Amino acid sequence: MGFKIAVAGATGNVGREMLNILEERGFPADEIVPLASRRSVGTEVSYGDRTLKVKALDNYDFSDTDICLMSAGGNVSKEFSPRIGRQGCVVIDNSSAWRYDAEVPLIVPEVNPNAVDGFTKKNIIANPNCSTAQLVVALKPLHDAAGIKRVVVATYQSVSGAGKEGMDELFEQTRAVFVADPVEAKKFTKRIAFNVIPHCDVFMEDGSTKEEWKMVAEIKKMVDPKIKLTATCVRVPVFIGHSEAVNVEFERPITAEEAREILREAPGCLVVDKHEDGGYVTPLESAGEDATYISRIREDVTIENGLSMWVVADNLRKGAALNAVQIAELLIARGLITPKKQAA
Ligand code: 11C
Repeated sequence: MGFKIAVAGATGNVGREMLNILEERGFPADEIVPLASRRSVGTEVSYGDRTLKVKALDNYDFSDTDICLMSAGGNVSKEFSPRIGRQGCVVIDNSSAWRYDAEVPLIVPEVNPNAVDGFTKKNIIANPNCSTAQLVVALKPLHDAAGIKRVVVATYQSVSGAGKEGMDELFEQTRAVFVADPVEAKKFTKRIAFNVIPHCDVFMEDGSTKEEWKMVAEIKKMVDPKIKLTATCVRVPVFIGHSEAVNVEFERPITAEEAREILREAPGCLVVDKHEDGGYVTPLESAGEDATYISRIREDVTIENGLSMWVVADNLRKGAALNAVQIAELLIARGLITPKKQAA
């Protein structure tokens, strides 16, 4: 007997990817229920070669559902997740609504799987922000080896991080530029086609953006509260795949070759680091893939125990949908959840 899984936000970029990944990985589900807002009811979504019809989230009864993969935005999650959790259904939430709640584990299975144990307090588990997920997959093994003191990261974030509207805006603006139509910016604050914008999410009081703040808070919660991190998050005209230029200062010496060896063995990491033209991964190649790619690993001689590297991953997969499905797999592997139907 398998699990009953709901996917809330099933018509969005991440929700559709969750359905793909559940099917691709042969997740042990007997029933998959796609959910969304009332205006999407009846919309068809794919689950392998099957087509499923979307149902309404707002009046859905979760009492016989085992896991709800939630990617419906922070406000919807704040409103619905506590009730879903109380109905005995574990919510794995992709928004920032619960990540910083002390009673909600924030999990990347390759990084802090043991932290999942406290999930029953609210029956909610949080998925990190996409820029943090790939970063901690690459940095945790290096932290274990040499102790990270400080990270300086610049992100190059694809428009899919801003949802389908972000992808449509890049496509539409690119077309408009080519045919000399007026270019309209709606989702982003400035033109994104043939441009870069140093602004993701809202501004904070100190002049940073919330996207930058999230990376600081999330690496502390998942890896080590002592790690100092400063980020500059930038939107770039790429459809899928977030890239990061990362500079790390360690407590103890670590060479580039040692880092390469460690990352070659590390779960979720794929090192592609040939010192030749094209011997690195770009976001285009990461799209549709599960790995976090690490390239351009080199020593930074301007600081003691410094390394620089380039980290790329599919933000819709490792940054969101894949990580959520991996958390569900982690619950099953640890025997922390059994199908309600089997228990009945
Ligand atoms: C972006 N990282 O690329 C964001 C999307 O907190 O889950 C995900 C926002 C979040 O715009």
